[in-house]
Order: sequence, then C-alpha cells, then structure tokens
Amino acid sequence: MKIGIVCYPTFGGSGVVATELGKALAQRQHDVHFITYTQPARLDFFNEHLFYHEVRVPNYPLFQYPPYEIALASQMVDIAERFELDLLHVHYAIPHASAAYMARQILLDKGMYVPFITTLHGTDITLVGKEPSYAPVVAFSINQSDGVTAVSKHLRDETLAFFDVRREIEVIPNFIDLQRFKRQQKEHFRKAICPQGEKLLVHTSNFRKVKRINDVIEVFYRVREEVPAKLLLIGDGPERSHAEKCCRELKICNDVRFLGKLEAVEEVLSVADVFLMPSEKESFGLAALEAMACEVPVVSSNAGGLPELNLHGKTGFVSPVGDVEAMTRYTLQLLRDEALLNRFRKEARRHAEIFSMERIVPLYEQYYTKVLEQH
Ligand code: GMT
Repeated sequence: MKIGIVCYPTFGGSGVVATELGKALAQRQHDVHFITYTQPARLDFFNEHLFYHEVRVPNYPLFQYPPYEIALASQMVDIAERFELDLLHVHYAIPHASAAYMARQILLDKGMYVPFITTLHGTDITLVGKEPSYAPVVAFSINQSDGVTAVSKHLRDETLAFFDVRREIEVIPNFIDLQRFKRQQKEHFRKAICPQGEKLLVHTSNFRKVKRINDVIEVFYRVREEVPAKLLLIGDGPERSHAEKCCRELKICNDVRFLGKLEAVEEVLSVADVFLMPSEKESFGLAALEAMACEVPVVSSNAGGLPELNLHGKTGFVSPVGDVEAMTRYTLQLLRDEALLNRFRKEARRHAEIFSMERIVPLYEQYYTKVLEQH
C-alpha cells in the first residue's frame, strides 16, 4: 500500500506512535509518506520505503495566525496525487482530521478517491476536542472519516459519549518495540544513581498539568520518609520549573534528578524499581507501557485507559486520581517486598508482550484493507 501519515512530529505519544507505525509499515514493504511540519524525531535514517514531506506555511503580514490547516490539506492533495496514495492516516484529530477531510474532497473533485483514517489519541478528545471552539469540527471530521480508531476502549467510549458520533470506532491499542524496550544490564548506572543501595522511582512525561507532577513529587517525598530512595524525572514541559521549586521547598533536591528529554529511556527504566504515573487524564499511557516492557511495575492513577494497561494487583497498582496516600502505600508495598516486586516485574513484562509491534501493526494493516474494500 501507499500510505500518507500525518502527525505531530514531536516527542509526544501520538507522534511517537505514528512514527513507529510508519517505520514498521515501511519494513513490511509499504511505501510510507510522512506529511508533517518538521522531520519526526525518530525518523533519522534511510529506508527505501520511507518518505518525508515538509508542510510549509507561508506567512503574510495579514495573518495573525498562519493557516497551517490549509497548507497541510494542500500538501496532502499534492502528495496523494504525485505518489498515487491509497489512503491517508492522520494521528490526533485536531486539525489533522479536518485537513484530511478537505484534502479528500479536493481529490474527489479531481476524480480521485483517497480515504482517510483518523486515530484518536486522547487529549484531542478528552481535553482540547471538548473545547466549544473546536468540538463541532472535531465531531464532523470524525463522522466524515472513512475509518476511525482509538488507542483504548475508554477513549472510544468517551468519544461516543461526548460527541454525536454515528460511526463505529475500532480500538487498536498502542504498541511497543520489545527488542528495544527490555531490561538491560545497567548495574553500573544504578550504582551511580543509588550509591547507597537506595530504591529508584522513575516518571516520564511532557510535564503538562494533566500529568500531575506534584503528585509524583508528593508520593516520592512520602516514600523517602520511610525508605531511602531516589527519583528520576524524564521529559520536559511547562510544569518543570514548578516541580523544581517543589523539590527545593521539600529539601529533596539531592535525591531528585531532572534528566530532560532523554532518548535512551529504556536504559533508565532498566534500573528502576517502580514507575509513577498519577495522571489526571491518560487515554492509554505509552510511557507506562515502556516501563512495563522493561519489567518495571507501575503505580498509577485510574484515569482513562490506564486500568486497561496497568492491571491492578498484577502489573502494578491503580488508585483514584489524586490519592497520593494510596499511591505511597502501594509503592512502599512493592519496595519492601522483594518477592512481590519480582512477581510484578515478570507480570508487567508478560502483559506488555500483548502490545508487541508484531501483534498490533498487522491490526492496522487489516483495518486499512477493510476501509479500502469499502470503497
Ligand atoms: O500525553 C500527552 O499529553 C501527549 C499525548 C499525545 O498526543 O502525544 O498523548 C496521548 O497519546 C498517547 C499515544 O496514544 C497516549 O499514550 C497518551 O495516554 C495520551 N495522553 C493523554 O490522553 C493525556
């Protein structure tokens, strides 16, 4: 197949999933054309089946807001025509689905039918999509898509409950490269971080408000009162300076390290004991899946699709959003019981294997075929 992929080419979960999907499809001999405003972060090598087309948004003094959506739709039309694309697959509804709708209609006018599939990732529905300024366009472009997928059952149900959506939504969960994300021997690394044999907690995110970084720090603070421990924070974003201030106020700076946007996350996860994800919203929780694949149990909130991924009492523990007391209790339970921790480690990896790239990518291929057969 010849597939056009549109996504946010950043380090965010939806961009990572879209890029990894494109790479996996290219390995399976499909021609994949990325249409994005900058080169996707993980697309940094040559493959004969992978193509990258930049969306340029010409500016003009009249534009207070340069019309990205129009530039994107025009680029989709151009690439679909030139490379005879079979379909477009857009990740994150806003504004990709409405741009794809526009592109499809323009192509139709030229006598070419190129269906588009929209994959919903989370905040495009649960947060931004519900904004009255966006909601009617989001609902319309979901209804107009030739296929719609959601990354968890919860996200599908929330979409159906909130929007007047009159079409089926297929659940295709996120996936992981189990060759890359596996527990590696990095004991020297652990010794450097935890020289006195301290326990190690890890959190990865984009440090936005929905991630509740304060809860991460609060849980760590309470755990550290009971058990010597260190905390590694991976990622960056708007709440970081506030989080740093919290650490200074609690006088725990010596035990907390902010690692920034680290690429080799799997190396840090390989030496971690518990992964914390207290998010207020989380349609899937890709960062938690990465931890589980590296045999790290997850102590998380019960937001969104998290309970589908993190099995309570098996791969980790799930608590109500904001219940830092329960999260502290569960973390301590794992840290204090080596046998329990080891059992959870094995279960976390076993459950992560359900989300292997080898299992999930063919589901997208089957879905593409189904959509194409309908036209
Ligand atoms: O979590 C974010 O803020 C980033 C966001 C994105 O679109 O990049 O992540 C969403 O998509 C990921 C990939 O499908 C999911 O794993 C995340 O759970 C989801 N985030 C939220 O729902 C808050």
